[in-house]
Amino acid sequence: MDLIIKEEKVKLLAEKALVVNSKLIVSDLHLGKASTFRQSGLAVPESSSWYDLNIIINICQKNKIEEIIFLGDIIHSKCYSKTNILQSIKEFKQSVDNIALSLTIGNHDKNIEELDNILNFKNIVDYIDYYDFRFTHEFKDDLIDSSKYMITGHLHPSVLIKDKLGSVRIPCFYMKSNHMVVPAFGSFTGKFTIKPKSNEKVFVIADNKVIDFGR
Ligand SMILES: [Mn+2]
Repeated sequence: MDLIIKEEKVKLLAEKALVVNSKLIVSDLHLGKASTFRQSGLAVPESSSWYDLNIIINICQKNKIEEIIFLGDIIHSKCYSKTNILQSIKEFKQSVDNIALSLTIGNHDKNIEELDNILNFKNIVDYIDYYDFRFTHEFKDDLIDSSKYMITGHLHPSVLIKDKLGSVRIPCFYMKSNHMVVPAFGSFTGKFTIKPKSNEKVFVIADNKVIDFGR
């Protein structure tokens, strides 16, 4: 779904990411989360990190992407280097070698030197300003600049859809007047149910499409 925000073309992707001009915004990958759960004895599949990184590679091949901005919580646990995700991250880096990588630091992004050694980030910062946008992990009052449209993650927004047979939570883009929250990209991440207000918009991801859900 294509939107114009602050006079720039913004593409909401069904892959749960966002493209602003040639920048790809990916939030809340939580790489290694499945491994962390496995270490504590829960039998969850190991492959989700590589699966998610492959989707990013595919998006870059389909769109003219010059920079990927990871919007924080790229990893799940500071012990990520003890899991087997580093090999996946190395292979990912080789596939996107001509693309700049930046990170706006999330609350999970601790101990990221080893990650930086592999990915060679162009920026590791709290926020990135680009035209009239401000990209950052978590919406915080002290980062508000009235001239900037904020694009954030952290919340893992979803809407709860109910029918007679049950209910399901569907990830969404959550659009407020001067702020958009993007869905968590990681396939093995939790979801937070939002309750949008009358002046807010929601775009859900269903059936591999982005659909204007109204509110
Ligand atoms: Mn977070």
